[in-house]
Amino acid sequence: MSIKIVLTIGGSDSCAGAGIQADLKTFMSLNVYGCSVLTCVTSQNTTGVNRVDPLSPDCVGSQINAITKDCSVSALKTGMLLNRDIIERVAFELNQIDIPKLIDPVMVSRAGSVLLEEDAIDAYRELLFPQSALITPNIFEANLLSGMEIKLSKDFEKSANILISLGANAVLIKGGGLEEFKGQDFYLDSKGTSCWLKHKKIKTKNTHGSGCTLIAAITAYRALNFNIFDSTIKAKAFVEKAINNSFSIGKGPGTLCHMKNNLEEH
Ligand code: PXL
Repeated sequence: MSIKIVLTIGGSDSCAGAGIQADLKTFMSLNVYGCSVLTCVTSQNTTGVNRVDPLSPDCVGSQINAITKDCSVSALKTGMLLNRDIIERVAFELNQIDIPKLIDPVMVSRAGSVLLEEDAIDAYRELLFPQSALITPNIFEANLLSGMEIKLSKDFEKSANILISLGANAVLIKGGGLEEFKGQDFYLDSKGTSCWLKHKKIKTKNTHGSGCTLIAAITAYRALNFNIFDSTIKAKAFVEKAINNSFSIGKGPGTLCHMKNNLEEH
C-alpha cells in the first residue's frame, strides 16, 4: 500500500483536542500518515492551560532531521512553536526542505491562552512567512502580525494584503474568534485570488482545536496533490463536519470529532 506522509511540528495538548494530537487524528481520518515533531508540552484541560514546558531547540532540530533524512514527506505544517529560539531552529531546518510548508502562527488560543512568547512574533514574519505555502492566523494573530486591528469585514482583506507583503504565499484569516465572523474565513494569495469561505454558524461551545484541525486537513489534502486553494475548501468542509459532531469531554469547551466513521455517517 502506498500512502502519503505528512509532518506536524508543534506542541502536545494533554486533552488532545488541539496541537499534535488533533493533527495526527486529522491525518489519520484523511488517510495520510502523520509524523510528529514536538516543540513543547502543555498541561491543559478543557478549562485552561496550567503550564507549558519547552523542549530544547536542539531536540526539536534533531527530531526534524530524523524524519526528513528517512521519510519522504509530501507536506508539513507548524503549530505551537512557543519561543524565538525554537522558531529560529525550525526555520533553519525547514529551509533545507523543498516541500509545501503550511504555517499556523499560533500565539493566542480562542479561549485567550497565550501560546507564544512576545519577542517571537518578528521571527514568524522574518523567518517562516517567506517559506510558507499558506499561513492561517486567527483574527487576534493577524492583528499582532499585521499591526492593524480587524473590526469590520473589509479589514480582513487589508490585513491579508499586509501579511502577503511580508512574504507569505497565501493567507487564510480565520474569523471564528469573533462571534460576528463565526464560520467565516478570508483567503488571499500572492497571485491575487481572494475569497470568503463561509459555513453555517454552528451553535456549540465544543470548538477547541478547530484551528489546528483546519490546517492539518489542508496539509493532508495538499499532500494528496490538491492545490492550496482547493485543499483549503475541502478542509473547511471537513472541519464543518467535525464541529457538527463535536462533543464535551470535561467541564469546559469540548473538542471536534475527528473519527472518520462518525464524519461519514453525518
Ligand atoms: O489552537 C492552537 C493550539 C496549538 N497547539 C497547542 C494548543 C493550542 C490551543 O490550545 O494547546 C498545543
